Amino acid sequence: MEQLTKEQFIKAFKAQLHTDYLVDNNEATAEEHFRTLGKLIKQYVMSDWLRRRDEIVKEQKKTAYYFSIEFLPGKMLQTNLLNLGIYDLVSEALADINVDLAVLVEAERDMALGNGGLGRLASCFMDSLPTIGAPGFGNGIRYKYGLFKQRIVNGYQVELPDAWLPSEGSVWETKKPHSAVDVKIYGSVYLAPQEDGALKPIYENVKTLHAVPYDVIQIGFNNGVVNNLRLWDVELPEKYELDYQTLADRRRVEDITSFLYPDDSSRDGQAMRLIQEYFMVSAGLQTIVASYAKMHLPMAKIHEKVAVHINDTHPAMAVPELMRILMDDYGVKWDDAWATTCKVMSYTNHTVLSEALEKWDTGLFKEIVPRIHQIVGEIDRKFVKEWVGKVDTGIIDRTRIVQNNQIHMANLAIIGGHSVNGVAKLHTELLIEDVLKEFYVLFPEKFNNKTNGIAQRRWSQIANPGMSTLLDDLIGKGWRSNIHELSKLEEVLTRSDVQTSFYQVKQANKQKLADYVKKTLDIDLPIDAIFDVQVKRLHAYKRQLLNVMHIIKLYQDLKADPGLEMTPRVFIFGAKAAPGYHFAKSVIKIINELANLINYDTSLNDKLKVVFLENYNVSLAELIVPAADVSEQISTAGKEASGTSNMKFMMNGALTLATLDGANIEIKDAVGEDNIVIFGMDKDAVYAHYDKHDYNSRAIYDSDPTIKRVVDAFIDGTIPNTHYEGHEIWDALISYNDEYFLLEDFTDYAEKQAYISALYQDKPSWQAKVIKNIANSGRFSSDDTIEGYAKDIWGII
Ligand code: Z16
Repeated sequence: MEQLTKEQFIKAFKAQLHTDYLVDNNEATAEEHFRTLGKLIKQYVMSDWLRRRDEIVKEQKKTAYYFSIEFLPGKMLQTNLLNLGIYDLVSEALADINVDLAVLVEAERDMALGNGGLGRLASCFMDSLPTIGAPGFGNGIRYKYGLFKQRIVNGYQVELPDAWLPSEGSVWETKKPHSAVDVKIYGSVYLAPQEDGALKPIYENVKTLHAVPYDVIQIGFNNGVVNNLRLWDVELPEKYELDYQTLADRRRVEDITSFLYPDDSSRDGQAMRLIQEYFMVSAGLQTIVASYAKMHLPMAKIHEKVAVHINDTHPAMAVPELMRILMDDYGVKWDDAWATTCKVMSYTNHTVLSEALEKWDTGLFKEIVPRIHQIVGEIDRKFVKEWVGKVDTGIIDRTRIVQNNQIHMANLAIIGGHSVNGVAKLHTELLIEDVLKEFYVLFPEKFNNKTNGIAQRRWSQIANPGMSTLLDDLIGKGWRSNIHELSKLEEVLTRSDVQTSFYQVKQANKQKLADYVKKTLDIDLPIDAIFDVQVKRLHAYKRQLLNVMHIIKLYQDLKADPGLEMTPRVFIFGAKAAPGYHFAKSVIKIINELANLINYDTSLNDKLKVVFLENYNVSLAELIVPAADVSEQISTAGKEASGTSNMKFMMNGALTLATLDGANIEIKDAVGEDNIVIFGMDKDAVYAHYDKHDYNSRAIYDSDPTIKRVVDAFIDGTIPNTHYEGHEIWDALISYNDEYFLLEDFTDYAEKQAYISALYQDKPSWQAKVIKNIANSGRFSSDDTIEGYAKDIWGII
């Protein structure tokens, strides 16, 4: 790539604006400026992109394909500028011609083709793969509507469509019509015996879809590597237009890529979702096998050049689809196809919640993907045959793919691959000991752990420029390319000038967030208060309600004694609820009404504030995370597979208040137990309740007056306008025995919160802990995580 000068850039920028929009620089809108800059960036990396592609083809490098139904990149302008090493140059050049880069950054739409942690992790990996120079590409769906936009109306969540895609398309993508492939669904298949004894599938009445790829550039950090995220869109195939005669027929096809399903942890088997999954898997794999075929190597050895990763169960049809392509399109025999398929495929499990492990009704499956249904039946039959007599039949009954007319996608991904990984140490242990223990009996060698990580450049350099400048001054700039150099902070963490500097950066970030809150909600936040943050999807197991119970307690304490000495607190929430998740929506309503009650009660003297920020997304996270003093990671132990916001907060100098769950445990190991605040039951204590069936929330409620007072606040009229929701919550906690053990953990939680309040008064201690956290956050870099995948699972580096 050529070295760019400011003058060249300005000239190119003005010329491009003129060509595309026929405007001069000073008349252009922010949107036009943004698109022009995006286009220039794409042109700037084009030679690297093409070179990279040729290199991989010429050198026949083994390549990994990360199949994921979700990607959640957020905005990409700043990351791209930073990774290209032209951030300052462009920012200064634009300033010279009176254009503010910050305004352009605002103009970019958030690309939210994901629900939460899983999609965001996929995007962190898309940043890290080119950064470590690994040939790894994404494969997903180009949804026209991303995750819904959340508005709060009268305290309730309202969902609006997220029309993120401009009519001209995203600036970061390139449409590749010549790489389109056909995907067949519905119809029926029978196997016609051939002269040589082989069986040839004959399709009847199928619907053919045209899959068109859009390639999104993924730029490595400072290394000239550009990879590719391939997102598939559906179009009507001209050749088969007679199959789609009515407008309704056409619309049904267009609907396939029209929106992302908004549930993060449960699925109720909609046909359209199954079609989305097959569409993406089939289009991706057809292309991959076709490019392998161009190498003229034996088809039965495709695993030597190709790795396919199944991110959660959603792309698990990759296993039978690769079998289909190898056998039906390339004439490979079953045994050879199976052997290579198992070596190509690997699977990450992201949850222990059984409702999130997909199961498809066999009837629906057979109707939509008849050939895949046949192949899955055969894989299942052969699996049973292989293990009969070797292990207990109960094990086979519970690990086979087809059970009670349902197809178990996790079982398919495990049986049809060579690797199964969890996303944090505890999570992988739970898979082995509990959730997947019978698979561990059959295939112990497949199991491994890959603790999640985060794209540290986005979550430090981009989201927190104030802290970044401070770090440059204290430890030099080396940390910007080698995040492990953050550990140099260990030497200065007790220096009072250093502590003051970190404090000042934090206060400035809090002010920025307070300004946003003032502008959007017209609430004044005192920045000398502790900013206590819980941002993540709304789910019962994540226990936003435990946080709420503690706020109620503080409110009651203050009402009882207005003179009470208390470190002021601002509780900040951000959370989307799945549209059909009734309980979660009730919690949102409760938080908003509680916020109204507290924020306008002058008798509390600004000691307590509660804000619910609507439409939590990646961009908002970039504003919130650097402003947090306390990071709430309070899931019931054993339930949160990993969590990743916990890592982002730590890197930005928040103290973690946590249960021993997911990656919280590894954060504790990294910083030491004095530098994190742990409370509540651990996983063994939780499991002991499961085993003994001895949990009794009503007994706790009856015997603990504080808890009783807090829980009763949901139904005694304390919180206005929540008659219905309050009873729903009270019932969940008491009548239905508090599935997530909030009552048992409450007392310890409240005590640790009190400890945090006291600690915050002791600035030197607090700041030393803050700096200790930043110093040890390097180990949660997704560059390192992906290196583990690339070496141990995919064998590509
Ligand atoms: C998701 O975001 C996660 C799991 C899952 O099965 C489905 C979705 Cl959409 C999350 C986990 O809940 C979280 O603990 C983890 O950190 C994240 O995936 C990335 O692994």
